[in-house]
Amino acid sequence: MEENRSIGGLECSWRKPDGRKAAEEAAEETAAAQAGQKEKTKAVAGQLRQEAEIVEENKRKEDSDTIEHQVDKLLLQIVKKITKEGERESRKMGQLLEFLEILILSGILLSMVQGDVHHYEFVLKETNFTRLCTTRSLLVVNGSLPGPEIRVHKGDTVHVNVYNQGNYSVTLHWHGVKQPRNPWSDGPEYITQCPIQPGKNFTYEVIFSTEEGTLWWHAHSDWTRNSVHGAIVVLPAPGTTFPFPEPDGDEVIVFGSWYDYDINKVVADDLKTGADTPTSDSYLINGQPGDLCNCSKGSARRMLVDHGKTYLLRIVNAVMNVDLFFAVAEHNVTVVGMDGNYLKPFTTPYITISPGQSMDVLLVANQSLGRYYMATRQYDSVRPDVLIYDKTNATAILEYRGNYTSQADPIFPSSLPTYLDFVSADNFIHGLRSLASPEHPVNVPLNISTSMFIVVSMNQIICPNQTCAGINGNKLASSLNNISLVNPPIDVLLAYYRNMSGFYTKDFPDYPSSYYNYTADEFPFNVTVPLQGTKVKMLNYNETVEITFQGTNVLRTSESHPMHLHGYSFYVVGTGYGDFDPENDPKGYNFIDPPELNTVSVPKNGWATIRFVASNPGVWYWHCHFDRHLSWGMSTIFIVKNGGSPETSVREPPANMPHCEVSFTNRIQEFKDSSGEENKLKTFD
Ligand SMILES: [Cu+2]
Repeated sequence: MEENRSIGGLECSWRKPDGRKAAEEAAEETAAAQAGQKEKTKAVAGQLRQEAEIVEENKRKEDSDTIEHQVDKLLLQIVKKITKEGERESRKMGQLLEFLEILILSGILLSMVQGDVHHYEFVLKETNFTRLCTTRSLLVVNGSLPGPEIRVHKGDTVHVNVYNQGNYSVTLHWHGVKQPRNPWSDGPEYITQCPIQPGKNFTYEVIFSTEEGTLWWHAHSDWTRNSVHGAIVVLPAPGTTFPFPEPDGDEVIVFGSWYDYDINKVVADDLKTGADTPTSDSYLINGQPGDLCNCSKGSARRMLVDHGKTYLLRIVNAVMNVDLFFAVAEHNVTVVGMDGNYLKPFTTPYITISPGQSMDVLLVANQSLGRYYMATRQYDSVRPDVLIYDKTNATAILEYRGNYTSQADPIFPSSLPTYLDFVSADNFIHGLRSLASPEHPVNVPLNISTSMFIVVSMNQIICPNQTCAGINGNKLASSLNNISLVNPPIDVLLAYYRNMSGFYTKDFPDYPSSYYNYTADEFPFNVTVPLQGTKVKMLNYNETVEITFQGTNVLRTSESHPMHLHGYSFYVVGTGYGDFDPENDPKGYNFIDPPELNTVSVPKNGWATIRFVASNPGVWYWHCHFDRHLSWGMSTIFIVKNGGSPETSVREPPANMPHCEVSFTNRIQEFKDSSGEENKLKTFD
């Protein structure tokens, strides 16, 4: 039986999926065998993780003695010397200060051009995991779910050597990392590269610049990101600090989705028939659904804390298709950062987080010694009459160290909003403000050179005789400005860089082809059927861009859409409900302290306006981070042209870009993919 939608509480609330799951009845018989397998998997995963950590630690040690660090050490010594001797010898101090100034200047210059370089080895492999009552093989990195954490300082560079030992072609994306001039390592399949085939490897060069806080990495091929993802921690640059007191510790919290069956296979079938994609069987916190779910008692991850200390929770929403609420029982949290940018601290009993977003929140362990659930559940913005969704209350445990008699079960957070609590979701999102301090200033472009109005909509592709499995016997689709993106057979970046025609057109429209009442229950038929194509938006270097995203209720399928831009972060200057009013809504724009994000949640039946400066040349993907919408075509591509000098132009491609294993004969006769010649050519616009 479906649970009443308004109730959430001390239950996993997972439901039987529609016939896709193996029979539950068999579960009890196999439980013992599964437990054994689980232990084995845990042990192997632990061992692999340990090995990976040792390799990483050694690399870190190797990398730690760069010039920049030596300058830092020297500076520290000099500062100590001044403090000791300064008062005594004022003349000498003058000389020292002069010397110090030169050193600081060279230190700054160095840190501008060079951070540390780190190396990571990512081995992609099928690995068995048991969750709920099912054992499944998942494609994961280095045997773990979620995958390994990448930890750097602001401005560092990371080389990630990816070995694909699985049986699925994939790419990896470094979500929120701007990768200045380096779209070659950004990752989205058929946008900036072709996938890494099984048995092949590719080294990504991940270039950090202005990001500071928590980000993440994930696969960008079909729905493989479900199991191929992990956190990225960007610490302040050496010699700088957090804009809040240094926390006593930090803890990465990654939310994921669990499916009891091969989700990639099921989605591939659904895309063929036009049917809706399935909902997950549970949500996960750091790879586990937690105590409340079937066959999961005792599996919840634990976070041990000392009373009186402050912890930085680094939270990533890596689930496939839904916004989430998260709360810690009896503890408020203070949100201090989002998507790799700092925020004005605000204290709240819960957070709302969309797929693609990451959040930094402080938690003070100031309650009675005990065990408290940290819990997440879906915020569901679809129609209230749609009852099929994942109702899991995924949990982890916040556990105080010390001697105390522990209650039988940890306390569940009463502050966790229920599934349909639109007001709580909205209140949280409106509390987000940039820090806007001298160290972390806001630079919203005020004079706009390119203005776009992009309608974000669900659609249908008409099937003859209505023989498909989606709405009205047609195929489900989605679009931006009524264009449903089709992937080209080679990546757009290569086609652009080599000036090859026939793979995309430069006519993605700035405005929709027709205006209608976007958020009404009635809608013209023609807006339900999108055009299909690979249309890109061309931008000149340094153009100042404003985009208003307008959600629709076409086919009565309105919901929120987390829109994500690669290669950039942007300021969210306004959001609202209903149809955007170009006369009055801009009057309420925030140019003082708007949040700077890489993923903005366009509210259900509402709009959001963002601004950015197109200062990163390259080919950059813009898409909804609900994978079901992305699979149906809710995406477009921005090409930012070169700025006229090598420093403002896309870098040369690395020598070992994966090749597109497709036949080009129908498209471009003269294209010789096997020779690798395309990687040797250089063109600057
Ligand atoms: Cu969407």
